[in-house]
Amino acid sequence: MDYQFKDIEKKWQQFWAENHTFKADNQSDKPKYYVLDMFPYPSGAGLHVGHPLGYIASDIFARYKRLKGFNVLHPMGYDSFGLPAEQYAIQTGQHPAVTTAANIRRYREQLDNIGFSFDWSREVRTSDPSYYKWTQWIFMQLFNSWYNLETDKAEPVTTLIERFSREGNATVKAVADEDTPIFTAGEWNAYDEHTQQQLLLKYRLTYLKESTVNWCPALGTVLANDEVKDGFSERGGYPVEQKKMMQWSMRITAYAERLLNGLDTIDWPEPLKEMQRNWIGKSVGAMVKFPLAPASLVEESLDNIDKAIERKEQALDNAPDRKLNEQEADLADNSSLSFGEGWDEAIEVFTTRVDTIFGVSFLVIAPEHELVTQLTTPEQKAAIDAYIAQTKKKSELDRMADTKTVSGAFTGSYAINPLSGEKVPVWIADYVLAGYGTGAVMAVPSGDQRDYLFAKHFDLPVIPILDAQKDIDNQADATKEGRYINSGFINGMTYQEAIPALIQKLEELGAGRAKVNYRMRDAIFGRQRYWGEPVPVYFKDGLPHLIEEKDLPLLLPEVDKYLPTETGEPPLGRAVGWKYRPSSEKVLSSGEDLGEAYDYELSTMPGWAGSSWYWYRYMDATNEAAFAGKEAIAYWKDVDLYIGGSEHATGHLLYSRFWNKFLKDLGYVVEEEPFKKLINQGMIQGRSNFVYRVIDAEGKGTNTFVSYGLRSQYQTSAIHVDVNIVENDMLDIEKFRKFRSDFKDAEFILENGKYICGHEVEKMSKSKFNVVNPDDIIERYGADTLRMYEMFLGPLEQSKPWNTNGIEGVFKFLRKFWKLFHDDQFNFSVSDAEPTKAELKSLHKIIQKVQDDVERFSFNTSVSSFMICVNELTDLKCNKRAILEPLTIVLSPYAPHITEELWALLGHEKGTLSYAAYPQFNPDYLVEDEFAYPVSINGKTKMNLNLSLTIDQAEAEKQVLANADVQRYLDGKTPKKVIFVKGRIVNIVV
Ligand code: ANZ
Repeated sequence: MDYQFKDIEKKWQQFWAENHTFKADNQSDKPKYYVLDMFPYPSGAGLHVGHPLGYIASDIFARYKRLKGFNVLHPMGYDSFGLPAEQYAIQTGQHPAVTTAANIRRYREQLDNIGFSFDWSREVRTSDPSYYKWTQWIFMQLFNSWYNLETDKAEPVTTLIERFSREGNATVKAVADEDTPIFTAGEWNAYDEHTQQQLLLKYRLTYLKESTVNWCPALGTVLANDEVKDGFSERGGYPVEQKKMMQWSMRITAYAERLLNGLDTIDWPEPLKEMQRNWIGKSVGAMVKFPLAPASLVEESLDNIDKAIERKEQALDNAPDRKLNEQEADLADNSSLSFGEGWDEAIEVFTTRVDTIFGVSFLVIAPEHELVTQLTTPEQKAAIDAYIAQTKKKSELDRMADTKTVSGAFTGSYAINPLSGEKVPVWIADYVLAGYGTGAVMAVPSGDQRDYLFAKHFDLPVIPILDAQKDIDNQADATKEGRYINSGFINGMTYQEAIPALIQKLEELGAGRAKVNYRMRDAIFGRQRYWGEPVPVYFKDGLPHLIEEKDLPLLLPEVDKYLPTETGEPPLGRAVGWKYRPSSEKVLSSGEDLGEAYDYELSTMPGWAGSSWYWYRYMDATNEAAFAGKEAIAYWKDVDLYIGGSEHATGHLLYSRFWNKFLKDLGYVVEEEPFKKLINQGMIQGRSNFVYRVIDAEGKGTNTFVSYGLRSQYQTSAIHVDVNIVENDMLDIEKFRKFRSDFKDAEFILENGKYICGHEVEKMSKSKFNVVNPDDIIERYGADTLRMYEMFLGPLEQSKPWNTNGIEGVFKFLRKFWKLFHDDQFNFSVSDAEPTKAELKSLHKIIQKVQDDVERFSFNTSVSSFMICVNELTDLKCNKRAILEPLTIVLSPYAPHITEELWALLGHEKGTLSYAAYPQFNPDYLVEDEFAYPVSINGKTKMNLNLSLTIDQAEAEKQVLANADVQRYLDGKTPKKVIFVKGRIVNIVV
């Protein structure tokens, strides 16, 4: 029989499903291997050929590992909460659960068609209550935990309460809100429950906090920083503005250092690690206080200080060794500012260059800084107000991106440089961000480009501070080289000497300290939308409380509309009678007393909640007592290979690492890092086709279309045409007339009787009519061809355009492979004869090559090697079982259906080859036994001659001289000598 891929593929897909061929065991003597794909969001559009690229690669790897004797876990599921289903629900009124289920069915069909070896018994759906029960449970663990900096891990809040009641909080080293007050054990014990709970919220790893958020009015929700691109929502492209709001947050910053260090232990692409490092953004620097005072006091004190400094300097200049008298000493002390009365307020700045502190010529605070109102003098009020209004229009990203425009306003107030004692003006400007560091900077025009531009613009002093900095107007010259000048007691020191000296001095004065700062913020954990996990929290007296664990899952309630309420509450505010009563407050008598019940939290969890732990659920997907059983976790441990898109670099992949570390701290999981090796697959771009509409003299589009090669002779406009009615850039004219109703009478100007379309590589998208559905390719060529072809397109990590030009070649290859097992009448015919050396060589080359390629994740290079191998065997007319059987196994990860069928035809009737053993590579078969000797005459190379590598001088001489070509070169001359160097050369001396 000819190669009937349709029947074969259906047959084996059914076989695998019925026999649960790929069901992995949670106990095995085999070593484990966990291959994970980033699970899809099941969108309404279905899969296009770009989506399965990573899945095919991971499937090849999973199948290969099974052949290599591993117990492989290769699961699949759906990240099924999310905005698109909800947007659709708003438009159509259909419940998102209904559309989600329909989309999942369609995804499953498409996935099944491709022949993946997924263990479907472990499927997860994040929107399923049996799944989100555990997402809610993890949230509860986070709420019940704090981060202990002494043990460097999360611990139960009970241990914190215990310490507070014993020793207060001054001695507790914890990650907590900045504004946490200090209290003693006595005070703690005297606080009422409400106050205690309020204080605990400052420590919990998930907590409620007022914060500035990215609010997207059109989507009705808050977005994470990585969901906002250039001031617009990533999904939908709607404008995003800054707004203050009470929000659930996750204290991911507690894990900043561990998230950073862990990167050195995992095998991920370097650019991806670098993105995470930048996101975390560790800066080593210092916090410095610049004291403030009421204007009057500033003036007065400044006078004093100026005098004091002068006096002290004079005194010291005059006689460096002389002891100061009492009055002088007093003044001198004053000059080193021990923040006396009236001086306790200060602007605190974060700086990575505390060494530049003597170059500070002004301070800049963010327009949102809490001291702005207090610092603004009446004369400056109008200017400050106008500037603040102007800033509100800019997003944080705009503010960071704009490094050229200089703008700002003077508050009218001054602060004091704690080391120089100088008075410096305080400005506001939008280049300082409220959310980073302290929202205030000490500006050093001689060290920092932005500060320099600002100083030039507003005519503020530029103080040079390093002797090595030659050109102060050129900020590229800003340096840590050389020695300090104009810098008080650090004059003459180097950077390395100055830093510790300054920190020590600041500490002595109580004016500063060393500080490590992270750019990363705590992660907002909530959105004001319907289609997400309810947060298992109710409110009592304004404070959040967890519901009881036995009440999980907290089910998503029904609502009449998926829109905010009239009062601006999230959609869950519409749920009728949706309230909570803890069991302790329930009236147990039969007459159910509704009494008092508490409001639930109305926001739902963000998109990243369900995806931050899903790989554990696959380990034990139906466990009802835990998110995954201890034994299952102890066996599978972590993901060995994770394949997915790089767009998740700072979202999903950072949050997952965070939750993993947290679960590890509590002893629920065993590995510090969840994904040992990670590969980002490239994007498959679309290859769009265009037709060229002729434009008439008035500039109007006609109904005539000109072929690509002739288009320059006309005025035309290019129109996207559906790639499915174009083949090899040739338009199917009849189909085109049906493509759009206004094209039904279209006329064509042809070249060589054909209409040729233009083409361009673009993102694959419906609007560009360049989406290729894998189902169509499978219908035409089969899944095995699709799988091999997607790999053949190029290296997995690279982006590349979809283009079907080479697909015929792959299809022909599979037919040729099939033909090796069949005679000319297509009868199955395989011989048991001994293989020849050439056949064995061809086989062992491919055994080794595929093994090397797959282990290096170089899937594309194997495909061409398979082609070479099958061509060689075809030329050798090889139909020997001893060759074809191992070859079938080697090919099976790539083309699982055809190989299963041939495996059965080879006589393995009952089984599947999924668990066969990958053939052993034997290097002996590759040893060359011949060598192409370069033959020279009198040192001039004339030709190459194949000789056996085992022959000696005498035999070599005989064979060389017997060769007709050699004789022709010798032209009747008698050789004096034949020099033979084994494996190298033959030289004939005449
Ligand atoms: C003085 C100075 C002198 C600075 C100098 C730099 C160079 P990274 O490395 O990103 O942490 N800065 C601090 N808080 C800021 C904020 N909220 N908005 C804008 N800029 C802020 O950057 C730390 C440096 O960025 C700090 O060190 C501060 O300027 C500025 F020659 O202080 B620097």
